[in-house]
Amino acid sequence: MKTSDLKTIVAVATPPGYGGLGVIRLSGSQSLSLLRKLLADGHELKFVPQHASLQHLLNPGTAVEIDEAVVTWFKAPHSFTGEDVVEISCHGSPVVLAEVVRLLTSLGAELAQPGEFSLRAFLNQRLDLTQAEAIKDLIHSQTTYQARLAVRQLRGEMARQLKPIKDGLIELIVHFESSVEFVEDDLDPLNLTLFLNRIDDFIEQLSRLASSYRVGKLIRSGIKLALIGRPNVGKSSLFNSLLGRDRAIVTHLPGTTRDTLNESFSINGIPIDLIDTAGIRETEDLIEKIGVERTRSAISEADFVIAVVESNSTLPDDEKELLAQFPVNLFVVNKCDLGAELSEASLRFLTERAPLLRVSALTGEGIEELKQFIYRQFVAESWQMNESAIITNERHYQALEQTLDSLRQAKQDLLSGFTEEIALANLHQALKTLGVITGETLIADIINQIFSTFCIGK
Ligand SMILES: Nc1nc2c(ncn2[C@@H]2O[C@H](COP(=O)(O)OP(=O)(O)OP(=O)(O)O)[C@@H](O)[C@H]2O)c(=O)[nH]1
Ligand SMILES: [Mg+2]
Repeated sequence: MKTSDLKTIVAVATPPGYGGLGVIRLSGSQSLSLLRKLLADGHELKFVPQHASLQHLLNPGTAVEIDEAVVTWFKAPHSFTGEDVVEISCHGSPVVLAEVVRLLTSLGAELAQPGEFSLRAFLNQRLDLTQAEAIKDLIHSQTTYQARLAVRQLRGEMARQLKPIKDGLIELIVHFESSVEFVEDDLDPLNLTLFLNRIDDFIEQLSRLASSYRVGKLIRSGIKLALIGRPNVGKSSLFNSLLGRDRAIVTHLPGTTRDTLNESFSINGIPIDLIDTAGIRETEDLIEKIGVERTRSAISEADFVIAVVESNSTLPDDEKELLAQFPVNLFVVNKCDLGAELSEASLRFLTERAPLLRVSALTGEGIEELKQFIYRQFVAESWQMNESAIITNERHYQALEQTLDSLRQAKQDLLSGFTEEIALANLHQALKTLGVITGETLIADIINQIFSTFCIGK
């Protein structure tokens, strides 16, 4: 579907609020003529595509000047949407922007729906669906690593990865269809082996891509990491040290932290939601009791639990009892600057349960090693290098899994001697679900639903 019959749309493309600049975007065949109506003698002005010019925007009814703006005309199809696009860079005043949009709509433009500019770009084949999604991801990225992956996807990385598989699948289907057509009996064994090998090949490649979602999901949504332990062991100090700033209150008094405290930081681009908790102990203090309850619920929600202990000579029994209650992923022995070492028995108790690292939240010793340890727990060595093949989008992952299901089914059909038509139907299904990722084989309703999650003006 082309969009040339659609109405010209308008929206403010910059965030709400005051700013140096505020950009209004028009897209559609009327874009330039609408702009002309806001300029004195606008119909006579010459506009050169892709060239910015300084203009005075006027209210056409009253001839009162609204703003001085830089306008750029992008002539179809050489624009973001593939339609005629006009960008008006006003001063970043919400009043001015609202007035310009109001005038443009009164002259016939339609207010854009969320994501409508990107939708038009998709419909005009300026972008595939993964690229449109990448724009949203790029805008919403919270770490530079997320942004880097989004930019790769924006450049069409996903379609590039899938293309050889898709082409291979089409080739296989064509080959298969001709074999089925000309052979009355079953497939000859030679062809059967060839088909099975090809299907295995696709399964292998797509599985590798799908399995990267484990990492991709982390890159997208991050890791929830809780610091727990007895009062005064240095949880808040470690919290501050990991964040690189003094966020939590630290004192020599046990029971300083009363409530859980969340802050974000990142390790090698993976977002971490770090939770400092109230030290766990039996207490009659009401506030502290509630704090300890919150610690327990933070533990149950965390992806990774770090139990902090002090490098005293022995762990007290009640502390051991307490630590044994929780699903600890890593023990961190803090205050190693003090020189004391845990006793053999205490160390054994800990290392039997989880790995152990030594740090000093005070001097920073061991903190970098701690970060890299956490990173390695979630990001396998094999993924650390090959960032071009990381799936970060749940929709892509689901489509890959469905494609894999159909391929496995097709293989099963062939092995169990079902009629070739059934296997062929599954191969067709695999091709279709693969096309869902880039949007080639998606129905309009779902496409609209995806774009409606974008923001207005994008
Ligand atoms: N020498 C030394 N002292 C530390 C270190 N980490 C923390 N401390 C001290 O230990 C005391 C307790 O630190 P906090 O970070 O408040 O301990 P906490 O575990 O958060 O304590 P609660 O909030 O009471 O549960 C403070 O006096 C810190 O300065 C360390 O690595 N070395
Ligand atoms: Mg604390």
